[in-house]
Amino acid sequence: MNDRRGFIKLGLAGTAALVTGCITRQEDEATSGQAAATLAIPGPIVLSTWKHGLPANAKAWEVLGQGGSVLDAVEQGVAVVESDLTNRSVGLGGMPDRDGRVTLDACIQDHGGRAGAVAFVQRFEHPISIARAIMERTPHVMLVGAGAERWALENGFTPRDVEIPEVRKAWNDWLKESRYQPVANIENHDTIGMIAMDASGQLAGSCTTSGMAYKVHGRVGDSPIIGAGLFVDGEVGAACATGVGELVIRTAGSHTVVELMRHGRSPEEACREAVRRIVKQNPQLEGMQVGFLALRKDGAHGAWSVFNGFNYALNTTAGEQLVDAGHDRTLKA
Ligand code: SD4
Repeated sequence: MNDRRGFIKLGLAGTAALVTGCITRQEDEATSGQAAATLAIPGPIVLSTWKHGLPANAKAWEVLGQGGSVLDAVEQGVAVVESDLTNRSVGLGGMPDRDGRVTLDACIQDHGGRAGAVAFVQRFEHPISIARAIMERTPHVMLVGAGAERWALENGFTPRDVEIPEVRKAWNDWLKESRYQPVANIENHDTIGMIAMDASGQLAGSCTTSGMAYKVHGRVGDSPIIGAGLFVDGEVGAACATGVGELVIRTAGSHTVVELMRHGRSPEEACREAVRRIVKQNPQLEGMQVGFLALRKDGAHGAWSVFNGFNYALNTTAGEQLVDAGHDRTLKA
């Protein structure tokens, strides 16, 4: 069985060659670890989850092209998606919790392991920037809820009220049955995780989300948790996750992926093994998508997900692509 990897032809600043056409990914390539994505690529390289990773990567690439740091790139890259009020799982345009409130989670980590995170915050457009500020201006890694909001206010972040009629209507419709049921790749698929390496080999990562739609008020997913939604180790590589956060937290997903790479697995094999552990722990996985994305410090990269449908945006000096990840199970159409 073949998976198709969509290839997009795009010009990138400073790019010598444009890549065109389609490539086909053989299932057995993944099994033997010989998939094209496992080959080393010199930086810069930027990867991020899902299709909205394309504009995010474009921004990150621009930042790197202008001499910005890789930390600037992963912050400003995902901030583009946070500002997109048509996006229903990142930023203030995201789906609310069961109380009708949009609560946001984010984290960021650099090459040296410094990290910042914010969880369960409301009314701020850029949780990723709050996370970075926590990393840089406090001795802490994570602030949550009202305390995080107060800290953000005191540190120059301006709250913003957003009311989106379509989102309000969807929540009111949902209230009629109030049934919390994740659907793979449908309502919850827009979290953005970004991992990147600059030309000098410095790594960084970011992750930001409004979390699972209609979650319990106060619920925090994997996305702001270092080791779950994101993990960066400058000696090895970086990984991020998307999907049902509870499954990722229980397996320390992104940390698992990086540790597997440390012990010699290719990025794709590491993601596949992290998915295998989730599948083993949770035989009843209906609708429960999880996807991992990994970057090794030599630029090799890969991804794997429980179900088909997970893709990621990839920028290298050769161009920009949207790549379908390998997967364990196929959803019925
Ligand atoms: C969460 N991992 O809050 C996030 C949701 C997500 O794609 O990634 N959706 O559990």
